[in-house]
Amino acid sequence: RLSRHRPRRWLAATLLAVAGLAGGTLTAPPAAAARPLAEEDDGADCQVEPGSGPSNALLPDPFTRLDGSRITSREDWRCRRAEIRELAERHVYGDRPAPPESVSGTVSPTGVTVNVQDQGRSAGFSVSVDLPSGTGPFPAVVVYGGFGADTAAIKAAGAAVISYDPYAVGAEGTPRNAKRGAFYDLYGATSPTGLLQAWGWGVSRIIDVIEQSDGTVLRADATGVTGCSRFGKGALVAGAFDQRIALTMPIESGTAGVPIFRGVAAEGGQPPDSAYGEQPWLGDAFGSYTGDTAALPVDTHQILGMIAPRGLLVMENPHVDWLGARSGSVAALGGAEIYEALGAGSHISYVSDVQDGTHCASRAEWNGPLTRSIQAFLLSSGSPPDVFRVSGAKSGNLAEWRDWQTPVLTD
Ligand code: MCU
Repeated sequence: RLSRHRPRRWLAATLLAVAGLAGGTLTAPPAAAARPLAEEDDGADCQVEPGSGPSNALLPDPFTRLDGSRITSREDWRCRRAEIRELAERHVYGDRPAPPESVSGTVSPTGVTVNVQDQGRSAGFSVSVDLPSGTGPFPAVVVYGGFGADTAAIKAAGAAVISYDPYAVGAEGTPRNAKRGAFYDLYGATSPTGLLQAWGWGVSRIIDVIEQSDGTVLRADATGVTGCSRFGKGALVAGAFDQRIALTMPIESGTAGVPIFRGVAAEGGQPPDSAYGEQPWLGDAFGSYTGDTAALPVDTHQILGMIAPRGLLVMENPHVDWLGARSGSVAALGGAEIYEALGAGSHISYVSDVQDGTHCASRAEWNGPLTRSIQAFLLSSGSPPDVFRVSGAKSGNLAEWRDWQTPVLTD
């Protein structure tokens, strides 16, 4: 864990904390604020000890630390989240490197270029931009791949579409010891970090470039992310690991996305070992858990919780068993407990009551919640959709999956 910390980041956090305390003005921001953080990882200063906790057929308690103590305040969540983040990196997705030494690039009305240098190596990629009508600067939604997400609806809601080719950052079709793409050019073809984490890292570097731009085209504090299927898995992981992302919208993500790993095989969803083997989406370390999900020290309800209190809209397809929508609803119910505890229950929405069974179909049913999410979380207008619409056929029961209760956290 320590290797993730650059001294300059630790120093900056300390100076900020000392300055805040000295001025007597260090107050936590309201937990329910829709604004994303200016930091990619606000828990980078938390002391996180390695550990994994006991095997558990039920979902791990998001509110109990590895040392067995329970968190009691909303401020406690910050470092408990850092613990969950560390477990998620170590056991599920693979490490996400600390922000690179140097990121440069350009932002224009038609595209963003990204150049990254770290530890003596460099790599780059570019994405295209499609602005909505009106006057900028605009918020933007990073759309993974070219299907499933309704780009016209995103633009109509007032956000730019950034078309992101994740394969430029992490290619599919490689063996785990010969990974390719910009991430692996920097961190090595044998990096144990999986593609989902690599893809999300790429989104973070796009945000770095937007932050450094003059701010006339795109706003750095109003980025959303979405994608369908394998790119829904990717959107979820991007939003979980970068707290600058204001809105996360995974679509029909299936195993290694939203559905709880513990339940997905039993309901006929893609088994974890199949997802692990299909592509190097998950980190290499997940290989230890493919036959024993009870040993996993985290599950996806906590990954959704890492996004709290930022905007989250989960869209699922109940018609294709392989997509594990019942396990997805359990993950969303579990994640919603974390949102509730932080006083941001209205910031997570879930919709799976859709008609068309086609995987990644374009669906009118999602336009309402999508538009309201973009307006609330990226444009600060109106209120979030705040809906939990689950298809009856694929409605999970959180009570069957937990033996913990949600604490009332003090402010
Ligand atoms: C739901 O995401 C995947 C799924 O994990 C795969 O088994 C299947 O091959 O492809 C889905 C997908 O990405 O479809 C576009």
